[in-house]
Amino acid sequence: MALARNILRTRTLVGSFRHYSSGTKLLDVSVNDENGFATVTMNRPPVNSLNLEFLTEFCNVLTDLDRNKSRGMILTSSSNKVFSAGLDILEMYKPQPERFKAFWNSLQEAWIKLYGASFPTVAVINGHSPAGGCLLAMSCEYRIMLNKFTIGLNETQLGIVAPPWFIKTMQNTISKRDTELALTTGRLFKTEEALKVGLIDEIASDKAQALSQAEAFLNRFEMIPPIARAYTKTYLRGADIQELQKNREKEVGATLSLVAQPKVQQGLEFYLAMLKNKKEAK
Ligand code: CO8
Repeated sequence: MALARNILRTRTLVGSFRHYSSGTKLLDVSVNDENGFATVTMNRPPVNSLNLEFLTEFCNVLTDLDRNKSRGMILTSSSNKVFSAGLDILEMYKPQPERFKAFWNSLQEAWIKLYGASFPTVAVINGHSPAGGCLLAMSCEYRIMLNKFTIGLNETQLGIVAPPWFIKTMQNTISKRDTELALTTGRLFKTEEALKVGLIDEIASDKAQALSQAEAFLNRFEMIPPIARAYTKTYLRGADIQELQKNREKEVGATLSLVAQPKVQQGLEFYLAMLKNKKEAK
């Protein structure tokens, strides 16, 4: 609610775009007045990792777009290297139970709102998109990716397990067989490989081209009654959303227990150190 108010308060007119910025600027929202499409740009440097504050704000943006009967949303990143590095590993490393519960709850909420959004959604993947980043992209209805990046659910590489609804989302995007092969090995697909397996729908040479391809996708719905579109999407995705809805609290507790296990903590510590070493070696 607070964010929705902030968004409305800070909106300014720039050309034919209305730019919104939320209080903390973790996400930028601009609406094209000519076609009504909203571009939501993730802006949490350096890698758009998903922490409690980011996810809470993301949920508020999605609620606001829904209330305003958005004609379509393009999700992208302000970085030219990373779409999203997935969940903020620091939310899982040495977790404080109350904060972790709020964090996981906000992740569930963000997925429910994005996966079930009544308006059409498209991801412009202009950088690497591992794990939770891949989940965000897959939760959109269409994906356009730039060359030379990677995307996939690599959780097993970290010694953690992608939750069933992450898996379902991938299974609803590519085949069950390809999902199994990708998940058990924690595979990150290069852009061309992702296209081949159907994990993305189109490749673009740069962000401007990707944004224009995204608008072309959203324009496909120009003559489709929104209510018919929304119901059809619910019939396709609703059962998986309900499955999570009925188990939300239980899943929060089970995930905390899993994450808190010493072996998992050791794995995360090792992975964080590896990221640091990689940086120092650059
Ligand atoms: N969380 C927190 N910090 C991160 C993350 C992350 N996911 N990714 C990168 N960082 C940090 C790095 O440690 C580094 O920090 P610092 O500046 O303090 O040294 C900074 O961000 C920049 O990182 P890089 O130097 O690595 O940046 P690059 O541009 O070279 O590379 C990449 C970008 C490719 C995104 C790279 O950072 C990377 O591979 N990151 C890890 C991605 C990853 O494996 N994410 C998985 C997260 S887990 C998840 O999303 C699903 C969990 C499922 C549920 C589990 C329940 C049990």
